[in-house]
Amino acid sequence: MSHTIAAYSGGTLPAAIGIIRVSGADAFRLTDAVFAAKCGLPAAERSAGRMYYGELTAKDGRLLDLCLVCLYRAPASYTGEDMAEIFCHGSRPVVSEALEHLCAAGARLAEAGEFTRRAFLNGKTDLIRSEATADLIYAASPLAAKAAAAQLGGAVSGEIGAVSESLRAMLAHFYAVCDYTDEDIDPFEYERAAERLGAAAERLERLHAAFERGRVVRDGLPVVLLGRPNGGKSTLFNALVGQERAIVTEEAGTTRDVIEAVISCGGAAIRLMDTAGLREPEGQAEAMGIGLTVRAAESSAAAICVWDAAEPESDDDLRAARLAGERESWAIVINKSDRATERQLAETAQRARRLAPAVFTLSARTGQGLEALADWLAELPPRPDELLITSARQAALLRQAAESLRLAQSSAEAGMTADAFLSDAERALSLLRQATGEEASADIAAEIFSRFCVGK
Ligand SMILES: Nc1nc2c(ncn2[C@@H]2O[C@H](COP(=O)(O)OP(=O)(O)OP(=O)(O)O)[C@@H](O)[C@H]2O)c(=O)[nH]1
Ligand SMILES: [Mg+2]
Repeated sequence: MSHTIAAYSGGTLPAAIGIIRVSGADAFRLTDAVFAAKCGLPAAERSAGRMYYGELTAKDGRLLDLCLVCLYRAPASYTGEDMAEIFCHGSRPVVSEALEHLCAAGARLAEAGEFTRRAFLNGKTDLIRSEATADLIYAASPLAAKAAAAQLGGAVSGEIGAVSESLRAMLAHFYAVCDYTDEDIDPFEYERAAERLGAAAERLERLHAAFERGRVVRDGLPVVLLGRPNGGKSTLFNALVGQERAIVTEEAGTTRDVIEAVISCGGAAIRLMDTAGLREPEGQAEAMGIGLTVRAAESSAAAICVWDAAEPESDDDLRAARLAGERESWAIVINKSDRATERQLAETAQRARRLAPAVFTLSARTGQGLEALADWLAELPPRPDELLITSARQAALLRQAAESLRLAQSSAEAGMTADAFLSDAERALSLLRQATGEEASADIAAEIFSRFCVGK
């Protein structure tokens, strides 16, 4: 029999309220060991889904906290097992002593994702919705949360289920025709089968095509800051992130590594990258830093090229603009507007406009003019309204399933024997079962759940 597990499931401690979860066949007995409800009823006699007030105690019987406990009876719980949730004060010692007491009474500390893994093993969720749970927890923007919630709600599972169902119906029909030749069953038409296979492949291809967009929605659109040393890239980065993440100094060549932060712009996530300034490098570290800058630029969807309003454009500024100009979207930012004259600003902006599709004049230090750049950034990410998938595992399986179906379709169209195309259709079905987890190996499930946080 599997162990009863316990873990802290709340946010960073200390917090106003901390949540400890317990799940397993012994959950009620273990809860009784650490918590006495004021009403006097033991857990087994209390109503499920209702909060009970009472005393939480430490291993030595000392009062730890006055708190609330809610019970869930199997199978009507998150994991499908008996469960308890203890809502105590979010104090480090209270939480750790309560967990210690639970373990002394026989619980084991849960591994990362173990509650959700149990939910999956007990048929409460599939792998696609489990992966969406992790996406929702880690969502960096409202749009990413929306896509994850749609997956969690079963939208992707439903689409895959519908394709599987149509394939199963087709296969069942074929076998029925073969097995019961005397019965009054509609004949199996190859042409219709080919059409059905093609339609199923198309639905999977559409889901797969949304993978890249799904990734961008979840991880943020990559946007790189480029420019000569000292132009103010790191200052601008910090201003956009709203935190002193990158070091800023008066020395040219401060930033060496690529520094990343995900920011939410107009509801979408942007993965902003600060980079080493572009110039003839002085020394090995700077040369390596510039190598990283070029690579970051090449992997970005958009670029912001930072110029210094107080300095005339140099070859390095033009090189940065060229590199930025290779991206799908890009802009020149004329920074340090607080240090330049109106005339300087107007002339630089005029020259920048000849090169770039968008030009912004601002001061990263004072924040003046920053809003227009933030508005531009907010418009960059796609706002897809179709179903999105974000897992590379799902994407690979869907692509392979679609390929099998296309093979089956062309065999059916070419009038080949049924076994030829039905085995491809069966393979597609099996791949879809792997995607939802009906047929996934224990290793894959373990890998997926290990990416969760403890307590989920
Ligand atoms: N007056 C003024 N100074 C700024 C502004 N932005 C940045 N600076 C200053 O310019 C200097 C260089 O800024 P950084 O942000 O480190 O420049 P960088 O482009 O990241 O430089 P490297 O990392 O060396 O490539 C610092 O002294 C900043 O305080 C601005 O808008 N106005
Ligand atoms: Mg810098």
